[in-house]
Amino acid sequence: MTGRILLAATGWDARPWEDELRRNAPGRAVTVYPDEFDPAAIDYALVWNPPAGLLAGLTNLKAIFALGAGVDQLLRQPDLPDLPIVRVVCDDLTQRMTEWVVLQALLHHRRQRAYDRQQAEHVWRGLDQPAAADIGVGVMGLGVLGTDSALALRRLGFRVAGWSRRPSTIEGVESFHGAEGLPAFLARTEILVSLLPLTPETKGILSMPLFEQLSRTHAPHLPVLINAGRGGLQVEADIVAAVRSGVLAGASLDVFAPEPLDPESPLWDLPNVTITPHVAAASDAAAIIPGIVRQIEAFEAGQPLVNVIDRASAY
Ligand code: NDP
Ligand code: OXD
Repeated sequence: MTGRILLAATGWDARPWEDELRRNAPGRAVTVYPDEFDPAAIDYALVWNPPAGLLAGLTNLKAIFALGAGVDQLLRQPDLPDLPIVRVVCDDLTQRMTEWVVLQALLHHRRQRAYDRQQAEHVWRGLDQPAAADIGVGVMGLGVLGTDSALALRRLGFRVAGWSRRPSTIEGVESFHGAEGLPAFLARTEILVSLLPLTPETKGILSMPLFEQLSRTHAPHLPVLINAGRGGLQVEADIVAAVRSGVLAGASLDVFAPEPLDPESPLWDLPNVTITPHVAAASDAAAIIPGIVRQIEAFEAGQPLVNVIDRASAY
């Protein structure tokens, strides 16, 4: 059996995804939404932000492949069929995220924004520089992405800890978990990295009461927030208030709710706040499609799908 694939990548240029599908699955029938198709003939849907109701109408669908790592938007779909949802786990995406997280951590640690301001004024002045070993970095979400970032930050010499839902064991990374582990995790953290999925449990977690629990050992230069998880994790007004009042020394934000970030948002103009437009780890068709096609082939040969999300946990 070689099932038919529907590709629906709303908001993205579908062309590279279609090209990669045709290259990796020659001979397999591929339909690109919104072209005409018979909904009953589709076996697999490869989606990013599919239009509401599209998936519910595919009566013979066998599995849904998200084209990104996060599935929160997909899980918000009305009438989402009760089928396996496979998300992206891919070295290319992980590497991209680790690059972004390390870049932002070093930007704050090495006080680059302050040097940029000095450069604009032609000022030659060294600023206090603690050693990485004196700085507690805390990674919220120790999944595929959080683990790789934590290991890279540890390699740079930071004191790295992670916080997850269940206990974790990563060599050299102190582990905290659950609501009961959060206060101790925050109390030793000065660079807070968020790589959590957006779920009913994590929505709005990055808020003033949490920022107030971060270590102030190196204030006013730290603590800082780095969020590349999802915009819905953060309370934007609390970040603005925290940076203005010095509860946070700065932030690096890649994700917002809604996106794009409102041009009128005060976040754009706050000192020591770095904004990137949801580009920390872009999904790359050439890196992702071969793995999806291999999964479909293995599934058709009777093997189980991998990287299937747990609908009950919402990630
Ligand atoms: P994973 O599913 O591999 O990891 C999720 C981690 O979050 C796990 O460690 C999990 O804990 C933890 N977690 C989930 N819920 C809670 C909770 N309530 N309390 C504490 N910890 C929790 O996801 P990935 O690492 O692959 O991706 C993380 C997120 O990154 C994605 O969901 C997506 O939103 C975002 N992302 C952003 C991109 C960007 O460009 N900005 C690109 C790609 C992804 P446990 O280990 O116990 O299960
Ligand atoms: C993802 C993303 O979830 O790009 O992969 O945000």
